[in-house]
Amino acid sequence: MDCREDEQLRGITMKSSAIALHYTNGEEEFLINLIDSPGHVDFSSEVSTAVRLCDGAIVLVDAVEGVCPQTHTVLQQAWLEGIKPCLVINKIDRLITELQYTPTEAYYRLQDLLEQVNAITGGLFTSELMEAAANSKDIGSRADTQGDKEEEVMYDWSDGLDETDDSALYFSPEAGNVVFASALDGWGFGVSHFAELYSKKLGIRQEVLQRTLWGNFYLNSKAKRIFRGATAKAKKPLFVQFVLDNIWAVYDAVVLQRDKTKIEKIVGSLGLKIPARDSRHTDPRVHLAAICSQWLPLAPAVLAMATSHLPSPLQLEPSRVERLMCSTAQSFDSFPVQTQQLSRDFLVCSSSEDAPTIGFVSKLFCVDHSMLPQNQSRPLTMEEIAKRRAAVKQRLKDQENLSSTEKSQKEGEEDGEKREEEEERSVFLAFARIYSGTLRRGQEVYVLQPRYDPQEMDLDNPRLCQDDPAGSSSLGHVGPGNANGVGADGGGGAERYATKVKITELYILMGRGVVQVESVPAGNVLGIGGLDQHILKSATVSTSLACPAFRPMSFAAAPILRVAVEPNNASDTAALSRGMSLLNQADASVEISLQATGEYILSTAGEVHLQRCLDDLRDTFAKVTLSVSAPIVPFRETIIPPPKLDTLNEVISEENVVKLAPVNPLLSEGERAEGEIVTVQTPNKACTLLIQAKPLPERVVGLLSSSTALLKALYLTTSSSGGKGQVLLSSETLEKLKKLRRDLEEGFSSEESWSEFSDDFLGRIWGFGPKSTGTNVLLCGLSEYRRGSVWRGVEGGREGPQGYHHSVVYGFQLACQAGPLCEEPLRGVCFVLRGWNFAASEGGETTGDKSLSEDTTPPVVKTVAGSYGPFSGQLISTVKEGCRRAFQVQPARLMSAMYTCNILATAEVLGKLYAVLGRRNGRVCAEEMREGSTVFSIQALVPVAESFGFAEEVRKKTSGLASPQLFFSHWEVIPNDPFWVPSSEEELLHFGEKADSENLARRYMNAVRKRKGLAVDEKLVEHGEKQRTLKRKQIAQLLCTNHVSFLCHHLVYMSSRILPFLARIC
Ligand SMILES: Nc1nc2c(ncn2[C@@H]2O[C@H](COP(=O)(O)OP(=O)(O)OP(=O)(O)O)[C@@H](O)[C@H]2O)c(=O)[nH]1
Ligand SMILES: [Mg+2]
Repeated sequence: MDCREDEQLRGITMKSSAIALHYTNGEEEFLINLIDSPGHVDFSSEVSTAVRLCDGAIVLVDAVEGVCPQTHTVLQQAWLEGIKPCLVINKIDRLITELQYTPTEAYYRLQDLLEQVNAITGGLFTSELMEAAANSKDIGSRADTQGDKEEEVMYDWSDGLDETDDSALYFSPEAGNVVFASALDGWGFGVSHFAELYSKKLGIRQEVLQRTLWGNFYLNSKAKRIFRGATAKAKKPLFVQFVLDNIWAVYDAVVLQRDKTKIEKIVGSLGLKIPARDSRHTDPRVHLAAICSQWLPLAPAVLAMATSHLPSPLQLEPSRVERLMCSTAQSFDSFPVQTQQLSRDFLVCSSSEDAPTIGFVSKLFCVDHSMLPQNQSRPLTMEEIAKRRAAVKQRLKDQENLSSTEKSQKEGEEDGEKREEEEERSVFLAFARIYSGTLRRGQEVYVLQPRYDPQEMDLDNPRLCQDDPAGSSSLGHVGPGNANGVGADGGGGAERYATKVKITELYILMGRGVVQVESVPAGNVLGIGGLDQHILKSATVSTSLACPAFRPMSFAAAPILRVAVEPNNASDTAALSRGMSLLNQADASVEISLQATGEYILSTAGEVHLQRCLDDLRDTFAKVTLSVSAPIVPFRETIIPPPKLDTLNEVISEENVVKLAPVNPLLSEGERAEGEIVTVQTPNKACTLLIQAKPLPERVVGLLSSSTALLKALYLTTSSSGGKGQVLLSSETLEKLKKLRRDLEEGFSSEESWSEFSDDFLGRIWGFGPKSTGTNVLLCGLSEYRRGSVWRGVEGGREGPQGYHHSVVYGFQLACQAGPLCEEPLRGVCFVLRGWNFAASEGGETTGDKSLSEDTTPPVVKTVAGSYGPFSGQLISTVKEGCRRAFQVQPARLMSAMYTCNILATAEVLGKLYAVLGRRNGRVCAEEMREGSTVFSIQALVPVAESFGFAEEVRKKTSGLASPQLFFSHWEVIPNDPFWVPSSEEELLHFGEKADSENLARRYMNAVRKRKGLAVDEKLVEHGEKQRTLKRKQIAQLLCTNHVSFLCHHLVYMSSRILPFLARIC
């Protein structure tokens, strides 16, 4: 189904596409909506948009390559969406022809592979179960504390796994949810096929064979019984004997030996009729495919598995309905009653007239104008031909009458029209699924944006804007403010996120083409035309306003790779702007923002994705030539505990250090901090703040970075007034928040350097940053002030009306967004507010210091009107500045994003591979040899900054054998100090005063600073004069030394001659 040119060129799927298949199995008829999604990690957002619309998934695994990180991602996406997967182990022919395994070796390889896939599923299952168990235990233990004290001593270590039945979860051939296949040769089978065949042949019950054909069973032909323990008794397992041996025999006869008599025998015994065209073909694979596709046809095997194991739309689980309708943070019970009742309609999945229509649009996709059935050419009627003839004649006549200037004007106009027409050649269709009711042409439905919330809507008396393309055209606009948000503005309630639209075009998707239809009943995947003016990326479509916006989809790959894009021609700016808007709509995982400099920043998931987006922009959406900047690599800034070893691994001691540690060049004169705590003052001198920066414990950083969704939910509770939190958050989220609190407390208390705050770690946290969800913490180190805790929304803490802490938190958020090294966000830094002294001031003059305690109301600070602006603003900028300075007095480091990748390589290319990794500052984490082969599986880490062209280089170096896919792994501290210069005796000895060896962190930092137009402390030409005069001097020096040696030589010569002469005279 890969119909795009670039897909065919690269040989990978880039966009998911759907097809409706009609399948008959005996009496039963099925309509299967199949969506083919890409496997490359850069396009995993396409998997997310596909998985959202499906009820089941068919996961394909390569029998040779085995389980790759993509397999893990795909299974996880299916798991998160709550859909049921089936497995196809493909490319089994490679085990025969490439690896030349025997049937028994192949069996153990397949078994191993199955175990690996099941291990992933098991991991997903147990992690969810254990989380649930931990949560329920929390509730239990709290109940216990109030109850019997004796019982508290008992500890229940069961994790709930023993009682839970997880057998239905795993892939097992005997259960029928695994198909073994070779798509290239057109064959595939499930165990049931052979069970049926051999039950007739051997007279063994089919159910018995179904259970024993896969597994450690063997046949004792004498006893005519099947026994367990084939491996222990060195017997052939049934699967090898009855299945693999036969397949191997066919390959052996047709491909390896090309033995005609054997082939005829096989074809005869299988009762097949092979067309002569195939049997006489010079390529044996064609002959093989003809035999195998008749013997074990692939399509029926896979479709039978899908129809018997994947649920139909009628079998939607209630839990999945809740998952679709409501985010995990929110409680389903908090929805209005009408909304809760809609869940029944989901379950019934009725397509009758009175059922409410509910559908979900997961993405918009672009089709060529000519692909729409209404635009396809059809034979003209005689009348139409006559009309056209008359029109052409008229035009020619007009042209003859026109003067030359008018002619050129007219031609210009026609060109403009043509261009406009061309621009409109690509049409957006909404990729959707109907969950309830029937969608009809001409029907009026509400398009609900992702932010729509029925709770905020007056459902009995809704006020809505009508279908108004002009009004909602702001959706397509991309600007700094609304790059990915919905651009609807005006109005205060949920009504601005809902629009009433008349459905004009409905299509059934058939791969590349589409078929126009009048109506689509519940349970189907479809394309809806004419919605691109109303939907940015995804939306819910419903006839009822009680329907909530579906839960946002989870995307596995974050858009991490950014480039700046400009048109080559300044006059094309408008076209690029429009093109960017269209690209933003057409791709779920692309992010676009407009910089103050007028450049567009395009964020994509990886190199391949970036290439596709640029191609799309150039060829389809903008149709202009572009200049694209070098990739912009994200960095993070952090601080570390003072290092104990220097760059030569020598212990840094007082006597060892020759000079003082270099002063951070970013600190200007007079900004020296006393110790680690910096003191800053507001411009009006009314408030003095003491701020300290400390590196957060690694565990806490890990916790915070994995809890972004929770922190967001927490932020919602504090930002909504009146402690609304308890109403908003689901009990599950509240439990998770409690667990997070406990883990955070443990994380802090395990480190000794944090013991001074042990009285109340959590209550002291004023905020997380940046954007209230990051991995930096603002801690209140004041001994008496106890307000502004970040948990106040969930525990109902006190909130003073005049808390200056709001300004402090805001200043902290700003400081976290851009650090002092190169204006990149901070990570893992804790800012401690050590003190704040408010001067009881009048007219901005200090009359004395006053520290605030919990019960004191902060004084109302008055300033000379207009001199320094509002006090809160001053406080914000002072805190921001204070945080930056506190950061600067600590050992600062850059953090680089790391990619992980799995590479399969043979021993011959291993050396080359390591050389590539070494050159790019990558490293190997694990290396293991695949059993029974010479293939090594290598797991490596590569910094994102060095990863451009990595996949291509590895592919070239390994002659196309290895083509790694890069996944974002983590942030890693670059060990070098960006401001390092040799300071200890050893360092001076080793590196010299100039330290000419490259400082990687400094290089990265300077590159970012240069890009951002910040000052860079770098000398472009060092010793310029000396270099210029080097030659002359060198010559002089050379002459000088020659001269001296010449003199010496002559002196020696003369002395050797003259001295004996003198001696003789004397
Ligand atoms: N030997 C062998 N090669 C196969 C088989 N099935 C597919 N291939 C080859 O594998 C390559 C990739 O096939 P695709 O069908 O594009 O794989 P895909 O899973 O759709 O790939 P993406 O969509 O890009 O993830 C092609 O070169 C196929 O010829 C098979 O059964 N045996
Ligand atoms: Mg594909």
